[in-house]
Amino acid sequence: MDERVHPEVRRIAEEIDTMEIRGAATIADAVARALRTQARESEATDPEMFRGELRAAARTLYETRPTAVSLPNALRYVLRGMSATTVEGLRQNVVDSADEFCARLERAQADLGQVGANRLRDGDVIMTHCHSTDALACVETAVKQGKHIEAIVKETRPRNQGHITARELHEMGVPVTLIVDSAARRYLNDVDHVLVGADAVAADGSVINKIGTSGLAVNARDRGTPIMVAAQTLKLHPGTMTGHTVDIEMRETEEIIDAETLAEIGNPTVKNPAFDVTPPRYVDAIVTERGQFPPESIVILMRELFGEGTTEPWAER
Ligand code: RUB
Repeated sequence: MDERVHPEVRRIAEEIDTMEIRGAATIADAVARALRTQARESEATDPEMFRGELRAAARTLYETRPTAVSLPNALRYVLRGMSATTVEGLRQNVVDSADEFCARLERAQADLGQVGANRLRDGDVIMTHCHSTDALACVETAVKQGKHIEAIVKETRPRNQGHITARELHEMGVPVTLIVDSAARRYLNDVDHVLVGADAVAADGSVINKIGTSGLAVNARDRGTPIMVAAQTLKLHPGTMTGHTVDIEMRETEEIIDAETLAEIGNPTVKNPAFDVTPPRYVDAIVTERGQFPPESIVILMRELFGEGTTEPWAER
């Protein structure tokens, strides 16, 4: 562990790693705040030392989870404005950028919620997978508009993020039916929209989200149920414009099965991918704070946002 990294930043990195802090937007918010702490608490005596500390903090945060592109996008946003020539000036640069980033994130989610809510009609039933704050922003706005919305919530094995979704929908006054993941197809006939979030959206319009999203989308397409992806532009993956693929996180066996039970059944190989890729042909609309897009045209927005290329502020120099 790099000694230059502030203990609070290490704690946040640990919490992202263990998923106490989880979900793409929440992770982005947490890393921006972590960089702000690193900057505020820095005892660097010269600008190069300060920059080195911030790079080390960014690297520690970057290495936690590989799939949610909101994480590197947040690091880039906060560190791109380090233009001052003194330590005090640089500190202010980082604090200002982090504050601006967190405010923009909140605003983007509210704006996206308006767009998504317009797609929902009074009396609609949605089906959710995992827990997405962007997706729930659409429901919350629809409810505030006076629409009656009901939800069928997939529990989302292995970590049951569906329980968080169920609780938050209940708090909004949305009647919830909880189902196991494998019951999804059985209930798709009763559903008007599948509504999910995204950890990353690729330049070809593919959506990377919690494992099980692609199977749900294929089933929904088969049933003729529209699939809406709520993803603020922070989820757009700039690297995919130049041919990079999105790294899918593989997590520990213990999340699925304990060692004793595993031994009892003959120690089979266990695979635990955290995310999957839904091809664009299974997605009806990607809802962002800049409006809704058919997946195939999301690249136009990406060119506008990342046209000048991106940096890697966590890279060693
Ligand atoms: C969370 C997940 C969520 C997206 C979007 O996975 O797949 O659908 O991150 O969430 P995990 P949000 O639980 O493994 O982090 O809309 O809140 O950014």
